[in-house]
Amino acid sequence: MRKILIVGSTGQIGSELSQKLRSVYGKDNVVCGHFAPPYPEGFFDAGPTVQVDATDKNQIAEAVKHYQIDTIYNLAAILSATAEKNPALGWNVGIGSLMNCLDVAKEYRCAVFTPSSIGAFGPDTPHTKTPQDTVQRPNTIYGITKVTGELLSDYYFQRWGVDTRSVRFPGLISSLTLPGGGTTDYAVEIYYKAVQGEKFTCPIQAGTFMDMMYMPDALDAAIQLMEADPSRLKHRNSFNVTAMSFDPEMLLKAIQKHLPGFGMTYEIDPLKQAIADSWPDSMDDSCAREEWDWNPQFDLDTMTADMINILKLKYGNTH
Ligand code: AKB
Repeated sequence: MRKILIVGSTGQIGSELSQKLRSVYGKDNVVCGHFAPPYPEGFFDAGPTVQVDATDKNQIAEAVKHYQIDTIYNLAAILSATAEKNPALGWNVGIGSLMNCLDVAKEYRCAVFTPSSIGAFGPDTPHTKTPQDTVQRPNTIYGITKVTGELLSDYYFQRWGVDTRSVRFPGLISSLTLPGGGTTDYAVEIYYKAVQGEKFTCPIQAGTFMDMMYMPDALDAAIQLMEADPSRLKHRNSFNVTAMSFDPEMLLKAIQKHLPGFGMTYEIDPLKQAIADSWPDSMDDSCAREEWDWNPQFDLDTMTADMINILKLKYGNTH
C-alpha cells in the first residue's frame, strides 16, 4: 500500500484529492501537508496532517522520513493571474517546492506527481487540437514555471530514476473549494452566482474557448496516472488531459437549462483575457488515452447538472 504525502493539501485540488486518496489507500496512509489557514472543515480529524512549508526542503524531508512516505503529490502553486502580479512569488512557490520535492524524492526513493497546466502552452502553440508534443513558449510566469517543472521532472527521471509523472490540467471546476487567482476561475464562480440567484459578471470574452474538466475526473486522472504501468508510458511530464472545451456563452446556456432566469454580463479583465488568448482552445489528449487509458466521465451537461445539484444542497435553492 502506498504511503502518500500531499504537499499543499488545502487548496482547490488538494482538499478533494486528499479525500479521494484516503478512500483509495486508507486514511492513515495519506498525510496532508498544510502550511496556513484557511483549513477545510474537519481537516485535522480526517487523518494524519503535518505542517510543511513547501519552500523548505528540510520540512518535506522530515515528513517523508517520519511517515515513511513513498509517493509525493506536490500541489503547491500560485495560479496564473496571481502569479502575473507577483512573478517572484509564482516562481519561488512553483519551482522552489518542486525542486525540494524532487530532491527529497531522489534521496528517499519516492514517486512524485506534479500538476502541469494548459498554461504550459503559449501564443505560438497550435490552438486547436493542441498536440502532446509541440511548441511550448508560454508568455506568463505561471506557464514558465510549468514548462520548467515538466523539464525538471523529466530530468530527475532520466538522470536519477525518480518516478515523476504529471498531467497538464485544464481549468478545474469543483463544488468543494473555490480556486483563487486563476484565469479559468470564472467557470467555477459562475455556478455559485447562478445557484445563489445572482447575476454573473464574466471577466472572459464570449468566444474565448478553453479546455475544462470536472474535479472528479481530475482526481481520477492523477491517481490513474500514478498507478499506470510504467512500461506503457512513452511520456511522463506531462500528459495533455481534457474533458471539454467551451466559451462563456456555452457555459451560460448549459446553466440556463436548469436555471432559466440566470443572467450574465461581461466586464473583461485584460490580464485574464490576454492569458486566456495565449492558451489552447482545445487539446489533443490521445497520448494519455493510449498510454494509461485516460477516459473522462463528465461533459459540460453532466457536470453542470451535478454542480447545480451539489451547490443547491449547500446554499439552498434560491430559485
Ligand atoms: C489557472 O487558470 O491558472 C489554472 C490553470 C488552467 O492552470 N486553473
